[in-house]
Amino acid sequence: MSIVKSTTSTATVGADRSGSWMMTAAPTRLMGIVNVTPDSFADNVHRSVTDAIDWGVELVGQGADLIDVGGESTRPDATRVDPEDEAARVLPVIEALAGAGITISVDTVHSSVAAAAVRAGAHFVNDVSGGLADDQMWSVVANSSAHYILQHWRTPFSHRPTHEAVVSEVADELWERAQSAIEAGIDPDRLILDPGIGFGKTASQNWELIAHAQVVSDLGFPVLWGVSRKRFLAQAYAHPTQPWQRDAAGASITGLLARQRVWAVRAHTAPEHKAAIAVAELIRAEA
Ligand code: PMM
Repeated sequence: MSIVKSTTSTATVGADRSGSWMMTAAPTRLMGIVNVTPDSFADNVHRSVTDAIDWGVELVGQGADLIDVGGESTRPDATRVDPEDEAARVLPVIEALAGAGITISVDTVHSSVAAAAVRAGAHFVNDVSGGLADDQMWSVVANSSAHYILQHWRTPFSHRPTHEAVVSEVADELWERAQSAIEAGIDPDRLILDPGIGFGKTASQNWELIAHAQVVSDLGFPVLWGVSRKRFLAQAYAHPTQPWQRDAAGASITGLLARQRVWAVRAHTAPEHKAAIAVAELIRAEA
């Protein structure tokens, strides 16, 4: 059985989910991405269930601390997926990886998929709509033992940018959504925030949010950042790039965020991001 270790202790991750996982004064964790979709923007592959399980195990072997399993792409031109089809994609992968002792997050906006995923062993519900897509999501999470990743996306499933003062707007809206989620019964100790890089934001607004990452951390909740392979990273290259050619740029942002010890980063590959986190920790140790 494969056992994932916490970055700060030798305790089995998942055994004490509210303890080791939610500690913020710890090195940044790496959430590895396993998309069981035909149309993810970032890796251009259609993973079968078996491929997805193998890839999850490989990411953990390369240092990922937890695995985010998704069955619906959020790319601008993606086709929306029926919750039953989405569940059929993700549940066997979650069962297998959680059964192997790997800490699992389910990337879904659907409450029915979240509920089934938690029953199948998922420890985190990662909702890119922050509860806006499904009005049952918060009660499902509140009535489960799962942690909830509340991502900012002002206009779920529309990628048209609507922000003017992006940093203050994202911080204010995340704070309001967090308070509403808590009022709906979600334990504040199980809440993680995510500024939603690339979700209804322009490239310069994404850079601006990263430049002011501390404003999001100052909300007082653990924060997850997902920059991996996103389109705005193309600006870091002098030549056109495919998403899978942007890992150096993504990992350099991981290093900057890890220097501030954000709670976690979400990435498609592990080695570059683990090295970036290690570099940040080596510098911290001497600071
Ligand atoms: N980005 C994507 C999907 N899910 N979840 C969170 N919490 N944060 C993100 O930034 C995020 C996410 C889009 O990327 P993908 O299609 O490569 O998974």
